[in-house]
Amino acid sequence: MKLVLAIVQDADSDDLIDEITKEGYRVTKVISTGGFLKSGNSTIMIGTDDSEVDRLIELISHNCKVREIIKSIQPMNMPGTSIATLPIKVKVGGATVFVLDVVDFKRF
Ligand code: 2BA
Repeated sequence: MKLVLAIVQDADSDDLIDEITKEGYRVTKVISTGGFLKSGNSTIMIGTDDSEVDRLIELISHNCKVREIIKSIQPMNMPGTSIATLPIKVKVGGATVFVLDVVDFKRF
């Protein structure tokens, strides 16, 4: 058994969960925060048979888009200069996916 952890953008999470559950998988969504942008994303957890992992990755890649986000960064403040923020473009997604081996699984 595997645990698929997919970190996706909030904008993609509902459609992705609909697609995944339509195919009979069980899903848990955890609200998460990316360390770089410090903004919200969603971590989708799916426990499934090894043989289903490829199909899940297919569903994730079809439902998660790459987007460009503008992030404001604060350049180093030099004495005698005013502080202004600099906008930078950051490409986010489609998804960051981890596939973990599950040692044991129980549902009561
Ligand atoms: P964030 O950490 O907020 O990163 C958002 C996007 O910023 C990343 O998109 C990447 O394009 C860029 N980025 C991240 N760290 C960077 C850095 N040190 N320098 C320049 N650009 C940087 P994605 O790669 O698509 O990642 C989206 C989210 O997936 C991340 O949000 C984070 O929450 C998660 N993630 C990505 N790689 C991870 C990893 N190795 N372990 C755990 N979480 C990860």
